[in-house]
Amino acid sequence: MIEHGNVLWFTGLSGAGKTTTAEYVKARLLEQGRRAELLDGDELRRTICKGLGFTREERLENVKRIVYVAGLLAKHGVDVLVSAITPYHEMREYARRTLPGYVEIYVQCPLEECERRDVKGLYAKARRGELNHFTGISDPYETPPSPDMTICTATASLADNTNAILSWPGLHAAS
Ligand code: GGZ
Repeated sequence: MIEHGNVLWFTGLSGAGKTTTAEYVKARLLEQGRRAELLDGDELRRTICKGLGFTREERLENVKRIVYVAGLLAKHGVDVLVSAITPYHEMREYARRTLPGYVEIYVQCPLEECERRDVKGLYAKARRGELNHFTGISDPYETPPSPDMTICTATASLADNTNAILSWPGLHAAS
């Protein structure tokens, strides 16, 4: 029987470092000989989630599609890394109860720091009122009350965060 893959679900603000951290963890899992795939919210919104906006309903639909694909991959033994803001408790609970192997990783970074980084200029746009429903500015981010893991990208290095995730005892692939 195929061992079910881990589903490492990275939640946090835009610019918190979800995708960067997930990419590093993925590279390490591949080095360990595991099969791993990254589902990046921003990228999926250009493909299978194209056309979805940022209302609560649309974000829920977005997450449901990601959960569906993650489930298919994990069922076949692939470790899935999901990088998506996933701002509401409701959607994270949906992912948790739907996906065996779900591990919630809260990528914590103060809003001020995400806004200072503003890699894509989206925070500035949101502040100017050019983007509606922008998480942290004009839309809520509900802090996870009991994530499986919390990493902080403002105070810890990428290497340390990656190591912390890979040595989490609940993972199938401990390094
Ligand atoms: C939040 C937005 C928005 C609004 C565009 N609110 O950091 P990014 O740029 O590269 O990734 C973010 C992505 C959000 O998609 P997700 O699928 O992760 O969101 S959710 O889980 O809430 O469905 C961000 C960009 O799209 N972006 N407009 N209004 N993020």
